[in-house]
Amino acid sequence: MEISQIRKLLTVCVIHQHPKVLLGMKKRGFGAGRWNGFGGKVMEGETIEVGAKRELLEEAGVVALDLKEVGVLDFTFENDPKILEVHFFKGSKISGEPKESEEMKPQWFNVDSIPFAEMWPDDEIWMPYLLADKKFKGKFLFDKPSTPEYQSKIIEQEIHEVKKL
Ligand code: 6U4
Repeated sequence: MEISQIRKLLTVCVIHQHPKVLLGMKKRGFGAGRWNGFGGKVMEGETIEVGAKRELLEEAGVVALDLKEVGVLDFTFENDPKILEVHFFKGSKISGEPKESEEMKPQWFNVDSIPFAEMWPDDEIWMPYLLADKKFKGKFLFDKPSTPEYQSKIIEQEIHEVKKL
């Protein structure tokens, strides 16, 4: 029997106002206990960009005014047929002040002190592309999902710059 691969569409949004980036501490659910961009599952009937904007508003309380898609990465885990197709967005202009939600606690970081040790291990790899306005595509295979106590290990990785997504 063929093992079907289930693709799930997700988003991650990073606000970059040089030299600062806005990240959020995930308080619950997948990736809890780690800093990340804001995002989540794309809902049926919405575009990926609309989903990214909605999650940023729900999780950080701000409206993105100039969101641009900058990357797409496929994430898989050993012994799990699910593929997480994560679309990365970058914005610089927002309206409103970031505020804590049930899901995320927002905080500005200097680009020189991004807390990579408390993030998903791939973040250190794609963040330089995002900060430099380079578009990227790639895939990562992890051992298992990150939790507050356990940081996933990268088993395989591939990332490259693209002109167009
Ligand atoms: P709900 O249904 O809201 O409880 P939850 O299980 O918390 O969902 P959700 O929707 O917040 O998950 O989505 C997970 C978030 O984590 C998305 O923004 C994508 C992001 N994410 C997943 N793997 C990641 C990875 N390897 N690196 C990264 N972000 C990742 O930077």
